[in-house]
Amino acid sequence: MRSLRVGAAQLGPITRDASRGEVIDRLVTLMRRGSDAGAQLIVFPELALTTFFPRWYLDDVPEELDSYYETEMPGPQTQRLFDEAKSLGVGFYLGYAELTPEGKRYNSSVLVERDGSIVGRYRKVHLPGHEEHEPDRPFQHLERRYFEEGPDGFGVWAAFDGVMGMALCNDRRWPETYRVMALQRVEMVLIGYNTPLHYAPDPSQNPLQSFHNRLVMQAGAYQNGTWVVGVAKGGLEEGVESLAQSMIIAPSGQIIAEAVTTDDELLVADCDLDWCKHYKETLFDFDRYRRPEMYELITQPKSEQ
Ligand code: ING
Repeated sequence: MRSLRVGAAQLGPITRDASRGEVIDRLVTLMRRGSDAGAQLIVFPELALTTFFPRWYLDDVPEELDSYYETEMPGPQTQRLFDEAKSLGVGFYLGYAELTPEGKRYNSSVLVERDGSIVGRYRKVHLPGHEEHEPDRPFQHLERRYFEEGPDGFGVWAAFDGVMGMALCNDRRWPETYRVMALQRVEMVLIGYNTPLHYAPDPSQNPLQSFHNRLVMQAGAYQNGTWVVGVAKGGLEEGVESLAQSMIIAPSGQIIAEAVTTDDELLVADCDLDWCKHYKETLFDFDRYRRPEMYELITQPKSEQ
């Protein structure tokens, strides 16, 4: 049995003025606790190094906006996290804001193996929110202003004795996210998220945030015979209440661990990667049952629909 012990490392709020050092101290604390519990892989949230800065219109403070991005991974401040992981012999997934040497800005994540090597990098495909300042909103959601849409698609990586996939936040709401990785035989999808409870375009969804969070990740897991690890940065962050409810979901769609606080919290679970076969080799045997010739509309360019 290929059992992978996973530590879902949920973060509570990160303040606007928090230093990288303060945040990385929290990440190291969670990583050490996970290691003490025997975890081989620690999963952190989306944009785990800073406050969720897309909640503000920052054109008047360009230097503050720039300060939220990493130009290197690992860089001078994050190297400590990589060193700690290597010394503990644990791997990790980390969400962060990426500024490339070419000046491209992405909402990204990296997957780091237990030897400290970066085995994969992902750039968020589905960017929610809006591009321009909308002052009437109680807070902004300017991911579409501060990041470009990821150009690399959804990959998978052989690591941790399995097939690992990565996604970020809004990606988890789109069934295509999981299916594209499942067509590459993914066995565990790692998803960090920052999800405000208030959804300005349709506040009627506010009371459903918790239900929708479970719904999309449980469905993604079950319909693709994969583990899903969803990890929040939650709680009341700079005046915005965000969903916590980090969870570890089995290929059956069952939630086997769920956070009970909106603070820094560690969930640990043993994930049998061979459990995936129970679904991939029966109900969701893609080779036998899928009908891609019936699904062509799904991949048609928007202009042709
Ligand atoms: N956040 C949110 C998400 O998709 C959102 C955007 C907020 C959608 C509230 C719906 C309701 O979880 C990110 N960062 O994608």
